[in-house]
Amino acid sequence: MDETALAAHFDATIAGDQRIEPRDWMPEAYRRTLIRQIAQHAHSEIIGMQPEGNWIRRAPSLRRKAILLAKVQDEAGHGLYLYAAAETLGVDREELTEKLISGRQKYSSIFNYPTLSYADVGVIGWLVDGAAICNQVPLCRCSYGPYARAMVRICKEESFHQRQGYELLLAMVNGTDAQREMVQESTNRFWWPSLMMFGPPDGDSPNTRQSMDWGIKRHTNDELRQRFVDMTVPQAEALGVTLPDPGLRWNAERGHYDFSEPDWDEFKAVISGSGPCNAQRLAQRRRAHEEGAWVRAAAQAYAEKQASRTAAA
Ligand code: BYC
Repeated sequence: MDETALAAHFDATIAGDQRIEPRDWMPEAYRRTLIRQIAQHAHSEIIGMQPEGNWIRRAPSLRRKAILLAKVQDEAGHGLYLYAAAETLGVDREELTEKLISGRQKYSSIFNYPTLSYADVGVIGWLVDGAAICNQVPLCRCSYGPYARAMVRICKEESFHQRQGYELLLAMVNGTDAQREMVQESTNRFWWPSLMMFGPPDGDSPNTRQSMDWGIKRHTNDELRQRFVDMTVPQAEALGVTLPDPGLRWNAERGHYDFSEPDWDEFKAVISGSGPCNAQRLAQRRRAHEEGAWVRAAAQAYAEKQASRTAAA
């Protein structure tokens, strides 16, 4: 098939809501967009282990420690599925890691905020994983097969993450006044950054239109942000927590909650490297990469030994 026929086949596959697979022809810009998004997503999972990992050694009970360990390990797994999905597009995980630690590829803005109390573990599960679920469930229908399939399993695990957070918060709000205050204080800090996870407003989102035409994204940033707010307000009420937005109110005409604009200047600063924890997160990731060099060298030597044994046999 010549390039025009291949492009027509690609367009027909997208129009018919079928999947594009690694061996299929695809426009270079489609490949680049997927690599950008999947790599950023994988990096977010890996960097996302840090804020919560910060509390593993200080978990208040063995049960809480076991739950948190399981969750953070899941995030490492999500990173691996996603790097594997990116590799089907012809990039190498090592190359993506280099781009992350040299600051040339992004990861989610949310992980550049500090975790200051154990309530943050619950609030991250509730709000951050809640936002992640809203954003990621539609990605199970992404037009690129390996990404869509990775997302199915990730979403199942994210739903456990969200529930563990909510369950921890329920225990805390039914505890002492000090515990209730911790939950409120943490909610105040994480509410706005959680809304920013969905990306810039649609009018300032350079990638949404094309990504939707290609069936990579199924909803705009603002649509998903609204869905998240609508889902979260009743949960906040059930917890007895106030969301820190005086503009938040039910709009019967729209059938949705109205809410105020996040501080988009803060968002821009965080994604361009000036958030409260950007330097710390990248330094820790760089250190872990350097300290893991011997593991990669050992795995490589083992793979070479196995390959030469197989060849000799
Ligand atoms: N943070 O045109 P736009 C998790 C960038 S992990 C940083 O709207 P797009 C979890 C964007 O990349 C959750 N950067 O972009 C893990 C673009 O810059 P470039 C991670 C952001 O791609 C552990 C520019 O802004 N989830 O849940 O159409 C523990 C313009 O934006 C952000 C994913 O990665 C941001 N928040 O839409 C707990 C989901 N927002 O690349 C939980 C997959 C925007 O042109 N990704 N930017 O330089 C997506 O769905 C989309 O990439 C986004 C952005 C909705 C995030």
